[in-house]
Amino acid sequence: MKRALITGITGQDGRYLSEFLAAKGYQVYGLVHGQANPKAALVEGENPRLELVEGDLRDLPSLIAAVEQVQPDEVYNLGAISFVQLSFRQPELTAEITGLGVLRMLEAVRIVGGTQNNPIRFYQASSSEMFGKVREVPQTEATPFHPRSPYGVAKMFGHNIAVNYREAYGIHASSGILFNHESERRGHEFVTRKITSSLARIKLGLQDSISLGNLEARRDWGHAADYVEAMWLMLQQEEPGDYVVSTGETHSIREFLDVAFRLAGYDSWEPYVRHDNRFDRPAEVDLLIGDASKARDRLGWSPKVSFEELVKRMYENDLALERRSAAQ
Ligand code: NAP
Ligand code: F7E
Repeated sequence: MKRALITGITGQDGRYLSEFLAAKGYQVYGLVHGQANPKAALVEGENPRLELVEGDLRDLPSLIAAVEQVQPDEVYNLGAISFVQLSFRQPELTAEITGLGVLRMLEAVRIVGGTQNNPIRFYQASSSEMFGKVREVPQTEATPFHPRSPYGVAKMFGHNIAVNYREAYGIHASSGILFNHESERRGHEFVTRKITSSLARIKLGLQDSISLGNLEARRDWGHAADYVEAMWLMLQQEEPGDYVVSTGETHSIREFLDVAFRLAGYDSWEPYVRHDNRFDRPAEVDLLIGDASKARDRLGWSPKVSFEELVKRMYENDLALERRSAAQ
């Protein structure tokens, strides 16, 4: 039975990946940080094949101990401060966890190593935020990086250090340059979930309006369940490498609002949306659209959930959740 260690197990992608790997017959271990982390019980309840281990991406000894204890075949490094807006307010913490955390996890893998015949394989959760002020459209693995936030800068360090450990120590380290992926499990701080959960509350008469920042930004949005499959496929390749993972479509926040409000039965979202400059960013990423040809050709990967289906699933899930909590 293969063994996988996932950092960021309590996050959106960690939850989908642990289910995906368990269904493939893996024994799955998830790294949780903090004292009595409140999300630990939730993820343990969701996946009976998941075992939790303690560790923090700020603490190398704890990562070495976790890798030694688990003896994984594969390590998926998903742990991060992942909210771009927060990274402007807490840039040092973001650099520490999202950036240096990758170096520490790679060191733990290098030090513990695995067996000679079966060295540990490593996945790094890189991000389209590294493209930032994009140098070409669409973005590929060859597009130069120009990050626009402390988060993007930290991810660029993480990406480059994974390449360096691959070249310097021969570690089977691959990075997925994943474009935005959302789901029914997306954190409420991200714009998609903020819209679908607020819209569900508006529909039920529990809220009057949504306050948002920049509506013109365009993103290449897919579903997280599709994207975790690409992570796994990268680690099944003979050779490690870096892959863009995206849908190849781009939509503005306005278009997301159009689809969501239409699905909820409204003619227009404009009466319900307010601009609040607290949600504007000091530097914005205006346009992201990925070309995932390499992932398609080498991994046989393609996304299954369309933009419209993504919005529908998120809205319907939030409507059901809000109905349930209103009935209690
Ligand atoms: P998420 O929901 O924000 O999850 C982040 C995870 O990191 C959480 O489990 C969190 O644990 C953990 N974490 C935070 N600080 C930690 C620390 N000091 N030590 C150990 N773990 C820590 O993010 P996601 O959307 O699942 O994304 C997964 C990864 O992919 C992240 O690295 C993200 O930056 C990257 N990524 C995401 C997207 C996307 O669109 N979703 C796109 C590209 C790349 P607690 O919740 O318990 O604090
Ligand atoms: O913002 C605009 C905002 O926070 C999307 C992370 O998973 O994907 C994610 O980063 C856009 C931005 O995601 C609000 O200015 C307008 O242009 O949902 P978001 P993100 O910044 O694209 C990348 C690939 C990652 O790697 C990250 O980890 O929406 N926007 N109004 C708003 N955004 C938020 N959050 N809230 C608003 O009120």
